[in-house]
Amino acid sequence: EQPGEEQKHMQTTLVIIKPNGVQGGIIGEIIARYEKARLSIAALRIRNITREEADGFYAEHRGKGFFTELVDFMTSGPVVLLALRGEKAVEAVRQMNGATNPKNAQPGTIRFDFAPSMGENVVHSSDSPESAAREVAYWFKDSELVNYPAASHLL
Ligand code: IDP
Ligand code: MG
Repeated sequence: EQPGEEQKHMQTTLVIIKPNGVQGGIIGEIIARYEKARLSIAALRIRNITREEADGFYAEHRGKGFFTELVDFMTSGPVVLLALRGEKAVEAVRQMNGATNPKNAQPGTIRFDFAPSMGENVVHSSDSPESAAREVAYWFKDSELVNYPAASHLL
């Protein structure tokens, strides 16, 4: 459990806007979708990640055929690291992002709308509360997470 999650079902999940999302100019479009879903931004940073960081982050996929391609892609340009907090945020964000392969993604999901391929599927999100805890802590210190009520009155 992350700081600020004393309320039941409050979760913090990790999103990465992948290099093609950044270079495609859709950082704002993607973040706007999460804000409209009443998720708050617990942490936010844009930077390049190293091969070592990508390797450790995707450790569960080491040895798979696509692993080198995945690390190459994730280090090909800047990414946005984003911790999102809200009611059942882990599943909510997975739903909004859509299926791993954009060919299987539902209309209205980020991957359906923007992803050109499975390898370059625009966004990452944590797949369980346990993964979310590991992944948020992988990129952010507790002291870097903020807590505020999600938007309602200006949207
Ligand atoms: P997820 O991102 O939807 O959780 P994972 O199975 O965890 O999907 O795979 C991590 C990432 O690795 C995917 O987002 C995708 O970019 C890439 N990937 C997964 N399977 C393949 C594949 O079969 N070919 C190419 N890339 C893949
Ligand atoms: Mg995954």
